[in-house]
Amino acid sequence: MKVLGMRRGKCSAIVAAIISIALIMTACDNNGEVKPSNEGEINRVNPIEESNVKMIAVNQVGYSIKDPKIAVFIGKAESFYVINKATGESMFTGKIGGYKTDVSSGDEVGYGDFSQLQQPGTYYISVQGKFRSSDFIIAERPYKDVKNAMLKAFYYQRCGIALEEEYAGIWQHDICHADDGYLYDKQGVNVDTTGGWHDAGDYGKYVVPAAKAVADLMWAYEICPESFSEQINIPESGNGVPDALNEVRYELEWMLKMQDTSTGGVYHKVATLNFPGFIMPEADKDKRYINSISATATADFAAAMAMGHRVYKDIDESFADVMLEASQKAWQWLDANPDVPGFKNPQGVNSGEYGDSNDRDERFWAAVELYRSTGQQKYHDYIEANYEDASFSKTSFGWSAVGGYGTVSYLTMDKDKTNPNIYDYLTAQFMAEANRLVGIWSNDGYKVALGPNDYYWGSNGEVMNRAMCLIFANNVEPNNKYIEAARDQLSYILGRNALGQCYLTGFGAKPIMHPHHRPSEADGIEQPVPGMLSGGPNSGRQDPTAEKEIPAGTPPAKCFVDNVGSYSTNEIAIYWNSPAVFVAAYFDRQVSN
Ligand code: G3I
Ligand code: 9MR
Ligand code: ZN
Repeated sequence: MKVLGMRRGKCSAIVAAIISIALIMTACDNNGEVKPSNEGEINRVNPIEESNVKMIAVNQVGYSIKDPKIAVFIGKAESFYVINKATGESMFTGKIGGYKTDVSSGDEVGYGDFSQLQQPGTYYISVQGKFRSSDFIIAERPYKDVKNAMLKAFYYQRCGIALEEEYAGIWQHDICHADDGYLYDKQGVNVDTTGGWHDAGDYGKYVVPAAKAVADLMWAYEICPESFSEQINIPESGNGVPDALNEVRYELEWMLKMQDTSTGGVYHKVATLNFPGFIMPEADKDKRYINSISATATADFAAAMAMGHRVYKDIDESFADVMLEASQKAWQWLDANPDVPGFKNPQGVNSGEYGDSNDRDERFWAAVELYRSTGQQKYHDYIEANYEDASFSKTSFGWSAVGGYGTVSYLTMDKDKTNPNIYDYLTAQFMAEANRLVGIWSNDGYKVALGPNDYYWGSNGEVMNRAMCLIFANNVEPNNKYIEAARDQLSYILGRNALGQCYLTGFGAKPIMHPHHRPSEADGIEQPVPGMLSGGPNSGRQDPTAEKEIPAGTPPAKCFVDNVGSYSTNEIAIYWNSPAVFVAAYFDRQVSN
């Protein structure tokens, strides 16, 4: 492989000039089709090589200077060129190889490695001047803006306040849901549950997904605090607290309002009876009901609050103590209610449900966080009695399967506080899962850690959950394969996938433009709220738009449509953005040596 444009030899300069001239004469639209800047035959850089390349998939945001840089070529070709966008100069050329059929998309994919190119700049990849990729950058910190935008997206989800133009720019709106909410089973009794974040594309607020979202963001801060030094221009910016923790606190303070102070139990949700139309939040005037206390909400709450105590105790001790007390009160409810049926929307309630018939994982997570924050033996007794419970995963990070949060907290606390048998058991479970994910990743054509059966509702969130798992695994048993695999998950959501889709609003040559997100649709502004991760391909095609727009038999990795109507493939959610912030923050701070 030759790194052209870098050598000073006379010969290569001539070759580079020929290639550059051929390419400069072409213009390109975002579909990768390269058209001559004037009418006539498409210019070919190297007419002797035939190609039937249909797409060149790249990380449409970019690559860090010293990181591996791989492009995926769909369709056969022999060579590729990395072109400096500013000069048209070919800076690198290489061979395309390793062709195979990708099971989840049906594509025939090959790979081009341009890792040797370490010169910062804006580039695109070309194959014989016939096809080119989206632009991308090579830079020291290519993911800084993405990370900050995905974190700022939580501000845009805030409920119970006006989003002022000073902070929200064109996506400002008036105050919404200022009188949340009314106890459903005690009609008319108002309990102040204002604040917090809207859950997703709807305006409901649900404790179970909220707990996952705050946990991911607090973990991100704990694992790489140096990634959160920039301010993101929210009302609290400049108060001496990292904005990530300012933003998380807005949700934690709402969650505290969801606890029934008399029993310690935690209400499951506050939302309208039915999903509203596509209206602005301030226009959503239907009554918002608080639905019943649930074990999963109470246990997730207990875990998040105990974790919050750990994270905030050196920042605001009194707030931290309020959270720990609330967590212990929630545990008392759990103790008094060992067998509770999973939450179901009651008759007449059709908004989000977050039902989950197994609350053992939530209780396990709560016990670990409470033990870690208090050292009290009763919590460890619960862990000891339940860590081998095969009814729940000890490695997953989904909203309905939170056992991984308990495991990573146990494995990263002061080891002297742990029981060696439990520690070793959880380590074995966690590393087995990480190695399973590495196996999926290494076999997948687009290097995503999803098997063909894993493309379900929120698959992009699951991709980020699995990247989190791999990053945690590297902390437990360091091995660069975990980091390589985790980094490729970020490249997947940023465009290196079977659809050449950057699954984020506001980023990439092919960004998400029509998310199932009420404010982005109702505000009359073309650009959706930026920094939101779309749920992604869902082979279940579980909404009328998906059924209509995605033909039956479409390969799983292509079951996606950027259409506002497709809530099962193209909604956004706080707990899909939260693992994405974790991953982007890790690779923003992770300057590879
Ligand atoms: O986990 C199974 C998987 O094992 C199986 O292979 C696959 C087959 O399709 O199904 C998977 O379960 C899916 C589950 O999401 C995965 O988390 C279910 O089919 C699917 O129905 C379920 O959808 C949930 C959806 O609400 C409908 O209940 C999503 O998880 C959940 O994120 C979504 O949450 C909504 C809120 O209710 C309202 N606010 C928006 C939010 C996001 O769309
Ligand atoms: O907008 C709702 C979205 O947040 C949910 O995830 C989804 C599934 O629960 O439901 C969406 O609301 C739709 C409702 O289910 C059916 N009528 C059309 C609504 C808007 O798409
Ligand atoms: Zn609101």
